[in-house]
Amino acid sequence: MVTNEDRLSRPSLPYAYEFEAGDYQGIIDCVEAHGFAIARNVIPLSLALELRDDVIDTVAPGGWPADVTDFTFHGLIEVCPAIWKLFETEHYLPFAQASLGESLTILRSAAIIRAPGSQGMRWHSDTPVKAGNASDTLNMNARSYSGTMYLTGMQPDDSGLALLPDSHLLDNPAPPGFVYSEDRKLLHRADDEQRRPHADMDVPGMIAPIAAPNDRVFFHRYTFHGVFPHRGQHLRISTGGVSFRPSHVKLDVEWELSDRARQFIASAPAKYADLVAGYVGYPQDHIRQPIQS
Ligand SMILES: O=C(O)CCC(=O)C(=O)O
Repeated sequence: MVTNEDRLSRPSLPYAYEFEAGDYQGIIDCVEAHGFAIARNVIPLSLALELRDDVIDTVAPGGWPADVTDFTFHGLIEVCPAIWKLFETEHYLPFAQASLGESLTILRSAAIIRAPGSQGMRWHSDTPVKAGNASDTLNMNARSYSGTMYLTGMQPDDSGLALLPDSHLLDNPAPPGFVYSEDRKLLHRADDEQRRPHADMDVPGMIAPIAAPNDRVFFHRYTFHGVFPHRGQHLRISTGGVSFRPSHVKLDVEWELSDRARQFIASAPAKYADLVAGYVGYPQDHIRQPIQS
């Protein structure tokens, strides 16, 4: 049973999981050991707020429509100018290089917006054992950690993230009373013969971290996570910013570059030419246009 106190206080664990933005090795070691870590103050707060505004202007230029509670916008960097500013900050690229190597290619970028009334998201891991869709293909090749910024702040009652520490360790059993799906993408109640994806954030051992708009929540590609329903009043806006793959990892994807991705590559600042060479974008049929209300 998750009490209000559990929900709204910083989880206490027998190891440190919050780090200064410059403690790259501390962050990497914690993600490798426990499947997640939180880095504090990774970018200036003013930039996080600029990003928040820019994301919403990009995704819903006419204002947020009353009937949309959940919206994922892939290829954000292709059309959202403020995202480039991440690369000018002290820790963004250096952390990616510390975890993946010097030579990087942009892999993906997205914003996820949840409005009051959103049901959140069921428990899942981002990388199944076998790729089932485009997102899986990119994540399986990413070898990077998810490093989401919750640009409106993160706390459970506003569709905050729930995480299952240590669930990235493939030989760890599922929490008591639960089983992982065979591809290790979903979590089910052990007694549910229909094997429905479990969507309540009541899983033993789960934690619900709290983060500021300029913190990053890192988690391993195998870590199980879910999202609480949105019981608050305001939009929750998050972005992983940009994730990368090491440039030597070549991607053989089955989709063509979209026109938007081509324009993005052509118009990238010259100093970032290496980062966009080899960018594969996202399948055309998954690319969503901004929402017009
Ligand atoms: O925060 C969310 O809404 C979704 C989080 C998630 O599933 C992810 O970042 O992979």
